[in-house]
Amino acid sequence: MKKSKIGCILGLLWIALAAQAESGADLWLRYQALPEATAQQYTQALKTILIAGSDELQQAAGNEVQKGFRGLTGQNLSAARRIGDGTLVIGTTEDRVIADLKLDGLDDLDEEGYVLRTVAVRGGKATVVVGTTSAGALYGSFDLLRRMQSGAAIDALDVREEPAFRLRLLNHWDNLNGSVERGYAGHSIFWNREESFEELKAHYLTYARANASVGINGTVLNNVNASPEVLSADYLQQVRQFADLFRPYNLKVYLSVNFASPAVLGGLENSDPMNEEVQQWWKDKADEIYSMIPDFGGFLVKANSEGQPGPMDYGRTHQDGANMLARALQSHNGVVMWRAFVYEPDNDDRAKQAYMEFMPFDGKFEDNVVVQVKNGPIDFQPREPFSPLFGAMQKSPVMLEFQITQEYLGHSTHLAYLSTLWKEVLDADTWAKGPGSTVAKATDGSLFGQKLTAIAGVANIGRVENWTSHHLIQSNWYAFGRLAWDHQLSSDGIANEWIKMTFNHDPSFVSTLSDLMMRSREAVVDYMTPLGLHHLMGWDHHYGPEPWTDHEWAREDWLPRYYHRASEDGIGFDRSSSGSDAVSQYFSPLKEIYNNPATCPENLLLWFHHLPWDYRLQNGHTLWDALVYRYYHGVEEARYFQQAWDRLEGSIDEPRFRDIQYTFKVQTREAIWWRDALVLYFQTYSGLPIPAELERPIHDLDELKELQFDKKHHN
Ligand code: GCW
Repeated sequence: MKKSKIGCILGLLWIALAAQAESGADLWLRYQALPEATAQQYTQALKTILIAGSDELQQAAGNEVQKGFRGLTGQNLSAARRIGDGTLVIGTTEDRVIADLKLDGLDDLDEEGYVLRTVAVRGGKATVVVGTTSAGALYGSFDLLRRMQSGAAIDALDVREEPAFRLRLLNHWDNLNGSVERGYAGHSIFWNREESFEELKAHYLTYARANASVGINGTVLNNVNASPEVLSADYLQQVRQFADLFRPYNLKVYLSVNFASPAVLGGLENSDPMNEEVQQWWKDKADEIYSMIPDFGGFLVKANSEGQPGPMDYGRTHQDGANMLARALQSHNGVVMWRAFVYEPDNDDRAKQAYMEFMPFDGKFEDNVVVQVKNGPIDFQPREPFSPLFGAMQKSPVMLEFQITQEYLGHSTHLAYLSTLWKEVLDADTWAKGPGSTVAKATDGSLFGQKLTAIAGVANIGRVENWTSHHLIQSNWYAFGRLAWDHQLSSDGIANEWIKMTFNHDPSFVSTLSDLMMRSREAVVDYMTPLGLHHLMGWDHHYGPEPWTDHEWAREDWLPRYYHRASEDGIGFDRSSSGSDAVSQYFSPLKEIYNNPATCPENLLLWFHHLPWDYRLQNGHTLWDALVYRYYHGVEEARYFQQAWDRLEGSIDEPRFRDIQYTFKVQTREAIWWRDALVLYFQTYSGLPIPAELERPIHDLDELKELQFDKKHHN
């Protein structure tokens, strides 16, 4: 073949590879070449690499650093036998070369913690990444890479890091038939795939690396609405394959289990937790699992919730059910995450139920049980107050469940950077032990001393090439992991590092995009559910506005409409002491603050109060006007995002630019859809005009009520 032809083929190959690299498939681990000057800092600081230990975690860490360094700087790190100037040493305190360095400040370092340090050695400086275990060394290596990916200095490092929560988990709501409940990025990456495991290995390794890079150390592979089948021998074999592949990345596997498994899968007469045969079945099942997967994480359980089976089917309690499973896992160090997502349709206030149902069991669970509580008392709404169980349950470990997938925030079509939502919850003060008793402290062990601490996020991941469908919401997977590791990080700090890793370092691009991200969740709140409103979407798809939905189960006297309670006299759900009294589940002075409309934070006003349309807000606006202004503001924000993004053309690669441009366009259109639907619908009760200076709605109400049917099957 002629040289020019080979050149041409190579050229085409390069273009093909480059195009592939811009699909978003590599997430934030792209390791694209850095600007010359930045790269030079790193090639000066790091020349050789020495992996102190030999286990697979350290090997994984070493491979990642090599790969990253090569991509970022164009140079290889050569293997060193001993430490000299420019050596990067990765290992644990147990490893000889590291022990010989006699580093201080490593006492009491958490088993997953790490230290990054620049140390003086003969002839110059070396860089050390050290953990008490290889897991720490792995996380430290990703930290070092992150610094390089975002252009930070690495020549005088003195970093000590420990995770805030012991278990940092993704929950996949993936069904064994391959569908994903509330998943908007294609089918399950795990189940019912046509390709062989072998063919998918590289893909799964990206998944494991991405998780390790942000410190996520566990993954629940199947939906909480669990099929008993997942515990069958066939499926356990598949679970074992995942566990083996993920192990070098310190990523443990967990399963959601169906409480009726002993009867349905095991053929027992029932699944009563007091039945000794049932107890034995679970013990045997646990033994079987651990014989295949010695480091299996444990079970996640949704019981007696939304039709799932549970101990109450047999007149038993959450305590009986959770403890039976806990005993089966105890000798293997497995945990039970028992969900507190419970509500009865005929309860007068759904928001109160989890607290009422779970508080009696505080302190009554086995040590390896943690109660998994959604961040808000209802269900992952764009804004809710925090669940009153945080701070109130003090004798049993309680963990936060966040939702990364945007079930109620525009699926994967709308940009909602959720770090700001999660920070709002983590930083919220429960007042459980006076001021400063934040939700974070109530769950991370610092307030109540729990040993078992955990946090979970419901994944937004699917089979699409870029994992999350909307490129920009890859950031939510990233941010969840970063906050699970350190809840004190700032949302804009996380956004900035993610942007630099995922796109580029161009200051105006970074600042524009991070500004959009930081404003995005509030914009969604504004055009969907401002001022504490909630649950205004269609009841099944949870996508578009359907405030007119009748909840068949709601009692006549609660109508009109269970959640927003709009009527001629006003709007909002009265949860004050004169209403459902949900406020009383919070500590003083928060309950008094919430109880009084004058002191209740405006962004939760209609969550806690039913107020007349002419009620005056702090700024003098009537409630009606304030509500309308918020809806319009949400649309203005969406328009702004669209225009600001348009102006970024040329700043990043074309394929991702165009994809994102398209989503902003759809988001704007749908923000208007939400605004018009809600404003016009509420207007039928308020009878008041839209302030004259605002544009007129684009749709009419009847048209919008029709539109819901088209949108129902949107995803
Ligand atoms: O928000 C609701 C969802 C269900 C989900 C449930 C839960 C997995 O609409 O799809 O089921 O919460 O969290 O269990």
